[in-house]
Amino acid sequence: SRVIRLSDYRAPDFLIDSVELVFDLGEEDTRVTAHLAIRRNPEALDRPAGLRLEGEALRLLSVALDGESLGENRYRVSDDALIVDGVGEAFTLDVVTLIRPQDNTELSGLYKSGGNFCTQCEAEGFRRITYFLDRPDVMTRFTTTIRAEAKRYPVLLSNGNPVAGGEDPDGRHWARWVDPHPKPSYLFALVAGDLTAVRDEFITRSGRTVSLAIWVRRGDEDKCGHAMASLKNAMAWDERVFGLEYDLDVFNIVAVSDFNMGAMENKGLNIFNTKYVLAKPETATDADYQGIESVIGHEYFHNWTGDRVTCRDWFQLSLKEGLTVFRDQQFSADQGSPAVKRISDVRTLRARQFPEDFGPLAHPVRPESYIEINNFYTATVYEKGAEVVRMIHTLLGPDKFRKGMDLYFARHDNQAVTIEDFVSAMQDAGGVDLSRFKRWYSQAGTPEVTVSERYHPESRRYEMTFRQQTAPSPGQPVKDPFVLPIAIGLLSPEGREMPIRLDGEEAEGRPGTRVLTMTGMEQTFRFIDVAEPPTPSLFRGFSAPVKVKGVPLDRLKFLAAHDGDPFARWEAGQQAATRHLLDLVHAWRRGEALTADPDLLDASRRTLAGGDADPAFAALALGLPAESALADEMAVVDVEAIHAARQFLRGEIGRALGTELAATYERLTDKGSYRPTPAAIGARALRNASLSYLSATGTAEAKALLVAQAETAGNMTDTLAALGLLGDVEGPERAAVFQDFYERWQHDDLVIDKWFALQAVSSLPETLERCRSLLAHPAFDLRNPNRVRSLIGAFSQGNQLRFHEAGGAGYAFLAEQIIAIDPLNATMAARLTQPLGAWKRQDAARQSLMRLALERILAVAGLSKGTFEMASKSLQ
Ligand code: B3K
Ligand code: ZN
Repeated sequence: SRVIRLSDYRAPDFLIDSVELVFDLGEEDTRVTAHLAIRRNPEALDRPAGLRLEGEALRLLSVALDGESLGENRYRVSDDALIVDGVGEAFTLDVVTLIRPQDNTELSGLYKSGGNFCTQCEAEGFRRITYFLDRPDVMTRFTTTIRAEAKRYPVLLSNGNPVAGGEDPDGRHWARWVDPHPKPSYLFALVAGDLTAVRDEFITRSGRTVSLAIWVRRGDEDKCGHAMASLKNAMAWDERVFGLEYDLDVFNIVAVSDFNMGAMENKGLNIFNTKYVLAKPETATDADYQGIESVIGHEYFHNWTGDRVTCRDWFQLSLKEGLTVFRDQQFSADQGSPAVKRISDVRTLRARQFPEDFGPLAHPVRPESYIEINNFYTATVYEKGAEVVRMIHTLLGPDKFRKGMDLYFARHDNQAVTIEDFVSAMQDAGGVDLSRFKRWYSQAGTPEVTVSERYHPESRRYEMTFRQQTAPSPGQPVKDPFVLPIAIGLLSPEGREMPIRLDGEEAEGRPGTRVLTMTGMEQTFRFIDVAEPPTPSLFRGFSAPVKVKGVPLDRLKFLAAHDGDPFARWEAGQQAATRHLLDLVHAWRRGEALTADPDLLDASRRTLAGGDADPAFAALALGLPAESALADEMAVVDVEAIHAARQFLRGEIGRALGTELAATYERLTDKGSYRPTPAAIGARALRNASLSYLSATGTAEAKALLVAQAETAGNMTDTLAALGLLGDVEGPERAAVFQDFYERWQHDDLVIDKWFALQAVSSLPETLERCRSLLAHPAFDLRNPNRVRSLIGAFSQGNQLRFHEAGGAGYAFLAEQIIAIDPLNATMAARLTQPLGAWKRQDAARQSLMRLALERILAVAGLSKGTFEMASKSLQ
């Protein structure tokens, strides 16, 4: 398979100024006519190349140059290209191709979902529609005409604004869309189908009215309210915070149920996985509501960071993704509690990106090479990319950051640019030197930071020395130091914020958070006027994506009780719980009796007692680190010991705090009707956290509580919380409740996805066997990505205990499914490979079984290049 390298980048030989596309959508074939206005790129005139257009899985019918039909001796067609020799400086090309969307199981290019036509072109799907310069640095004005049978496909949508339409004599109709903004082909979109719109409008701050529509299947109209409200909030937020206004007359969102990822930011026509649009209280959880808000925001924000200013090449993917994730995180934070949002984002980063950085697939935020770009839509490019933007925000402060954004748009509107361009704008507007900071984009790995300190009571001086170290990653044996913004506070022995004054500073110190910048491998900061020995609170708000090592346990406990920064308070509590759980893991392995740390029980009791002040925060603080988080702290993982230790501690908390938990559970019973407000979500989270600890005691009473909540809850959040806990409980109740649930919801795909997922993450011993039989369930479909994720993805990524079962049956199961999915949907198959690459921390027996599964995948003849890349790199 061919390796694409950043260092090989060349500007395109040709540019396409405009394209007129005509789609004749049919049940048998779809005919695509493309009229391209092409000219040589003035920046590449020294290259006397013929014209090479990318194309894949196309049937070519005809080619005409400047209106004249070309004989077959004038062009060449290969598996992946159309080459036309002897073209001039500027010319038109008419290309007619046939495609079969109904057979397109890859869900890339033009395909059918639920009987409707839709597209997904990022990254390289447009070449599966017609021959084109399918690369992001070729920006073109698109006019799109769609013809289809009027009865089956009454709604015809594309990018931009609708300009014309009409009826054909034969029962077909047509519509024409013009997108006035030049865009790369990956932002093209088309939808044709029997859909219904939920409509609203938004008036921009300069007074233009934008028609908003969310297109869904008939019957789903009552599930669009939250998506629409989120969209309007996002539009207003981007105006307020970044001064960015929407730039078309219409904004359309279409929800489809077969979609490889969450959603897509096509200009003026976002296409969404139904999962990130449809919600009503009975069918969607609080997490779903929050997911909708953030993905709707994310895709909307791409209109500026992605569409108006796009990427020069795919190595720059984080230019739009890291920045847009940062923007959607800030948006969601502003809609609710910033601290709670930050905690949940950091948890995601640690659960998904830290393992990536540690494993064989580690890559920098701006990768240097790839075989299949679809494999690089990773947590590193997205979530770590967002952390890097956040650090720039921290280093510059919000006002200069905003100036940097303004400068970025002033310089680069309607251009395809690089990460360098973004950083330059930030540097110039911020008046700071970011040259060393840029290593965050080119070096992979999570730095580990240790701190040593000295307090001198006689001179009231305090010194802190930070050291950073980053392990080698593939292709990067030695790392230069990362620039780390370190947000710190100093706490007095009573837990008060102490004034912070660095040696040499004129001004009096002020209490509160202060950002230090570390640039070396080792660096000492000297503080003066320090009245008492301080307890430092470090990396407040998770100011840099690092691991802090070696903080003494008593200090963590002190910070967990007193830190004024809510993130740092939560973090200290989690670190302390992690230490304790790891002790329990080792005790369990030695066959010793386990005892719960009384300090931890006391801390949990205090959290619960003060829970009413901020229930969402209390729920997070009460939560124990996930099994996977504990695994990440071990040199050699023992999944059974981790599970046993964590279950033990949950049970101990449940028993020790039984009365308080039961009281909290009662007190927070949802009275009024369901609302997805931060306060109501927080109350449900704390109540269900209480239920979780009560259920961990294993009493008959607790079990009855679970069954009652599963059967009578008035919203999906509470139903699912109970069902999830019940999924881990042996006995006849579980089967009956799951059965009832299925019967009640079998008509609702998104709810049935949850039903599959809950069974796949069960800790019960028969889970793998159940997953195998669920593959044959009539509601399961290997072609539907949401189903695949909810069964195979949930099992392999969300059930460490059963996936890593000794003997390797879990690995074999995953390998078989990957092999079955690869010929249908290579993108999905490649994605599923990821858990098999996480073998580094497993014991020798499991390591070789995981490698065996990867080798089995690699032995398949005709494996896709994407799955090949993932499996072969995973073995490194
Ligand atoms: N840009 C798309 C992702 C496309 C993935 C292609 N394999 C969604 C997003 O990040 O907003
Ligand atoms: Zn995105």
